[in-house]
Amino acid sequence: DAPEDGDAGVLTKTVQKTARPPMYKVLLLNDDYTPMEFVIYILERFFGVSSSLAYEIMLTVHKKGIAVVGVFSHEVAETKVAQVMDAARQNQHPLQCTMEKE
Ligand code: TYC
Repeated sequence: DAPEDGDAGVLTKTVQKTARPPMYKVLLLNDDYTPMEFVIYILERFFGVSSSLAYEIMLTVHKKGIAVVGVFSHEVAETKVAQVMDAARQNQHPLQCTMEKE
């Protein structure tokens, strides 16, 4: 509207923002019983990391109690957690793996 119409002449503009899906951290927890070798195997098998990186992540969890293994979409994170928990149960280890919104 023209200024003499008496309104403030406010303009609004919409800006298209790119929608990004929420991402989820997959966390591995320490315990006193799961063998270090098994944790390394899990990291290599389900997270595709090298044996040296798997060893580093395992040691971080062992020393700090918890570590982020990776960040994934909700569906992929759920699958990773289920794979780890299934393998741990099948091998009767108390290893715990959880996910958390980033
Ligand atoms: N703390 C275990 C041990 O001393 C090793 C371990 C590491 C267990 C990481 C779980 O997520 C884990 N055998």
